Amino acid sequence: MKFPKPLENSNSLLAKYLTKAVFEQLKDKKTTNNFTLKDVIKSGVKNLDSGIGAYAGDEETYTIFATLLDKIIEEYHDFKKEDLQQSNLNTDDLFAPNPDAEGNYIISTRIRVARNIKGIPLGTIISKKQRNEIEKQVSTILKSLKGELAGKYYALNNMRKEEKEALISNHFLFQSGDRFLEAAGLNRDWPNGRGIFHNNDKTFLLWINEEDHLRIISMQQGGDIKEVFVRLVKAIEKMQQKIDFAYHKHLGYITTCPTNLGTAMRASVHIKLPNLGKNKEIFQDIAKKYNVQIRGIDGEHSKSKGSIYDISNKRRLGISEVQCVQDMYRGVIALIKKEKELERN
Ligand code: ADP
Ligand code: ILO
Repeated sequence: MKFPKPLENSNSLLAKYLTKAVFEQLKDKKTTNNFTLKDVIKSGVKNLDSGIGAYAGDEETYTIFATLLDKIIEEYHDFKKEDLQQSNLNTDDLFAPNPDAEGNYIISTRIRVARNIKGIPLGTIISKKQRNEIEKQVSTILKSLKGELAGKYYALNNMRKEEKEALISNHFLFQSGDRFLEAAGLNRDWPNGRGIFHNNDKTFLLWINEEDHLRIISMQQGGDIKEVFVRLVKAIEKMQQKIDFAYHKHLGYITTCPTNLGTAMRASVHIKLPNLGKNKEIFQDIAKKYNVQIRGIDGEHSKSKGSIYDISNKRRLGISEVQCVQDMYRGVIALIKKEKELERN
């Protein structure tokens, strides 16, 4: 394997940290599941506009390719290798009264965590058989849920086109054909083994075999962040009782993308900010100061529509779940304050 020259035209963290020396050191290494450097970097080499550009194949990827991945992780999460990951899912510790009780800005709130099953390769190299086994195992557990979390599993395979499109456009279901995931090998055998579970109100959802084995999601209209967090914690606990998830004392929950390590949590609101949308520099400065990320409303790499943005915690590692939500909460408070100020001018 030769040094990937195209990376010289990329601003990704992969391009920044895959120096010739690091490349030489790692180029012949592989994990027990045969995940190679080529596999780690192929999405970033194919998609030169990647922000990160690297994916893992298994837990071991993070140790075998640590010379490269530690740098990416350190910069993305502002996390030092020696730091320990600490989980805190105690809902009493979260201070997040609705930042927009009148409902003028926040459209909806969503919090998700990613989880992968211990000992099974990640989606980048999982076999069709293993993927199907996960689908069977997880959907069976989901069937036993009671009360608010009770619902139904829909396999992507059997879903009608209109049904699928409605779930996607209402922000409940992942899209197919993401080119970053495609290049990483995550879309192999699509749509086999993938699907979505949701309760009646679509406030608790669980994706199977998208980028990670599981994505556990709580969402609802409006800005009651705490209610969304409480429901999510309940769902995580239920799943944890039945499944052993891959967890590392420094890296936290093991995920396919290094940006999701740690808590694997992304807490977001869809929020209408027309004035900040016209003042991008101020918008970006506040986002940076409060460690929040701005996305469009149809998922990552999408554009804003009708001045609605997706605002979420950027860091997921080195801070607890409560702190992730707290980061998003503080960022949202600051953004609403600035939006109101700009409205008056
Ligand atoms: P991830 O699943 O990693 O959190 P994406 O950016 O791909 O990230 O989002 C997945 C889906 O969730 C998209 O359809 C997106 O619009 C939707 N979504 C994210 N945040 C919210 C929110 N606060 N309210 C409603 N939908 C949301
Ligand atoms: N590989 C893409 C996405 C990185 C973060 N997002 C997700 C979905 N993991 C990139 O490098 O821009």
